[in-house]
Amino acid sequence: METTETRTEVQPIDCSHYINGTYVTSNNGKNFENVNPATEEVLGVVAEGGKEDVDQAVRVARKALKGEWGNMPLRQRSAIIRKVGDLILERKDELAALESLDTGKPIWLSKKVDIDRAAYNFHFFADYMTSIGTESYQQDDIAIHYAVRRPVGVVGLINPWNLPLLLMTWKLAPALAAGNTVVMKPSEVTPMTATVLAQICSDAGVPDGVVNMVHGFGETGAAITSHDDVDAIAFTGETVTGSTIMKAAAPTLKKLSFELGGKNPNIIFADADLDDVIETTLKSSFINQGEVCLCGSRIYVERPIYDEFLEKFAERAKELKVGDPFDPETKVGALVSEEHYRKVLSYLDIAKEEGGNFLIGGKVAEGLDKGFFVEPTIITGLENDSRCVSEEIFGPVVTVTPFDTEEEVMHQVNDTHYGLSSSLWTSNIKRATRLSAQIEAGMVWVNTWFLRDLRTPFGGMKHSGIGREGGAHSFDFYSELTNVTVKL
Ligand code: NAD
Ligand code: 6OD
Repeated sequence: METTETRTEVQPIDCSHYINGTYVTSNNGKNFENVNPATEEVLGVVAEGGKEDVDQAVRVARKALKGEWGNMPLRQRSAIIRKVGDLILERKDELAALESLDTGKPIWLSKKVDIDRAAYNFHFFADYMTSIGTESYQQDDIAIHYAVRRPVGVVGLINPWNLPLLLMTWKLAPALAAGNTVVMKPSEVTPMTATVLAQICSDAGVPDGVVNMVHGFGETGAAITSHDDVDAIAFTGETVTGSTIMKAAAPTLKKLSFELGGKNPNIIFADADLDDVIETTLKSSFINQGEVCLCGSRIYVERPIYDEFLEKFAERAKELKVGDPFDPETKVGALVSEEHYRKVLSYLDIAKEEGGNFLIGGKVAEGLDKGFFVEPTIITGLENDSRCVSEEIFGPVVTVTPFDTEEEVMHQVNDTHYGLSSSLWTSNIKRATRLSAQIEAGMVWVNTWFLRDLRTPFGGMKHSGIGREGGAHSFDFYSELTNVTVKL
């Protein structure tokens, strides 16, 4: 599965399943087309997995659990995991180009965020796994108790299309570090980098059968989530899909980790550093075409700086170049698929019906004949319960609302089923700590956005997720603890 690079372009690849260390086609021979969202050209074909393919992958993963992987000394396993990170970096240009072809995102972003972070996910967990311990207690002179970790077993990793390699590796690295075997299912919309990743794992020394991958749509995912012999599911995607997976996993009582949708508030007080606010809010609104679960798409601005914020924010947002993902000047690429593009455009119609004012944008990007491009869009004048303020749009579309008091804005911020993340801008540290504790979200960034340390708990509350990943939280999910009591 080598790819050759010309310009910043690579040859796109056809995507096969990866089972027991080999690329294989579907048992039923089915394929579907993979489309470049920036050009609408067909990039290649993707194997469409059925139940038989999933059965085969799970069987192989179960067998590999008992093999050399489960019994490998910790340092040796850690070295292999580190090597996966090294090989991702060695193939960075190629992986970044494939990611941009698949997703439509700017190539500089693929390199800077997706691929670098994918490598770091492996480097981080390769180190972390050698230092994590468990609990032990001495109970007077009666007994000692200690807990031992063991892998959960066969884990299904199911992922979305917005940060394909970053999110797959965010799950794969700790799952492997904890000694599990896996069946991955990348999004049907963005299958290419995961396909290369499978080969990279093998090249790094991961034994055959430990990392398996089946491509396909929701039905393929459902064959994994309902499989009798899968022990746990780590899922990132839409809230409604999470709910469906929960039902499918219930009969076999699988362990679940869910990272789901969000509609995150970005709360800006008048005492914040406005220049910093504007530059960071540009990113938290429009980076990756707004297709980041953590984007702050509900912006609340304290009234004294509302007009000034709007003027400066709109001026900077208008400068963002929309277009060819392989043009280094491009800041906003194509939306990931025609289906998603239509969904985002439908919200622009809804905003009009709801009485919103488009400060900028509100339409498809001009001068681009092909591809799914939408202009960065800033909407004002909508009520908090309007659909564009309350529903996840997942595109380059934000709403801005003024507020007068802390109480008022806190009510608006928490008046949602979602609870993923939030940004809070103020120079008043007392206010920052007071309000951070009130915001119903798994993550609150104060005077910043998407600043990550992989040791910290990552995840959402309410309808934005179940559980936390990152550092020890990942290890707790991807391992089982057995407590041993030794009578003295
Ligand atoms: P999606 O839920 O439609 O699909 C995600 C994955 O689930 C895909 O691989 C898909 O094929 C699979 N799938 C679909 N139906 C399934 C079923 N019934 N059983 C098993 N698998 C099934 O999500 P998407 O549209 O690909 O991604 C966008 C969503 O992901 C947004 O809601 C976004 O907020 C969310 N997201 C959340 C986080 C987070 O960390 N909380 C991160 C990234 C994206
Ligand atoms: O940074 C991460 O670990 C992570 N899971 C980011 C998710 C972003 C959502 O689109």
